[in-house]
Amino acid sequence: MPHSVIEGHLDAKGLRFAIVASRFNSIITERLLAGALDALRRAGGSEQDITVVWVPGAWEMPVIALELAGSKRYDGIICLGAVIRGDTPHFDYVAGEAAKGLGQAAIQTGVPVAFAVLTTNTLEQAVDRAGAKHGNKGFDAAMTAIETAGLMRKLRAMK
Ligand code: INI
Repeated sequence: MPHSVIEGHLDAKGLRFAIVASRFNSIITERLLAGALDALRRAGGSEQDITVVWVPGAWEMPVIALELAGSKRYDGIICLGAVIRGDTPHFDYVAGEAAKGLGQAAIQTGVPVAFAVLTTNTLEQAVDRAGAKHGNKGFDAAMTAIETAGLMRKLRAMK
């Protein structure tokens, strides 16, 4: 007998997503949002299944993502932010808490949370990842959210 394979597909039809985007460094996050919406639409997602939630900064993301994930209204949460290193250790606290908190939101609720909070040393590095040299990490995060949310549905349907 062949081994069994379980995997998600890049099909967003019927899946509901919340996108959490930060206003801080909006010159970057608006590009990440455009990429994420492009991915969801191209994968067959419909407008009524997409909700965009704006937060002030990456620091505020975990508590909002946790609330959305716990609401049972979404199959996946896509988080878009940009933390750019300055001259003080502030960067490390904001980036570290965002990463840790978003991971916890996923684990505590069982709802996939895609992480596209850029952490870069310079604005140029962020631009490169928001639709320039290194692609668009918002697009990539939405694709992973679609795959993981679909996989989760499949696993739950097997119970
Ligand atoms: N928030 C970001 O999303 N990116 C940053 O680069 C950043 N820096 O550098 O300070 C940032 N700070 C704001 C933070 O997320 C909170 O909104 C603020 O501390 C108020 O709670």
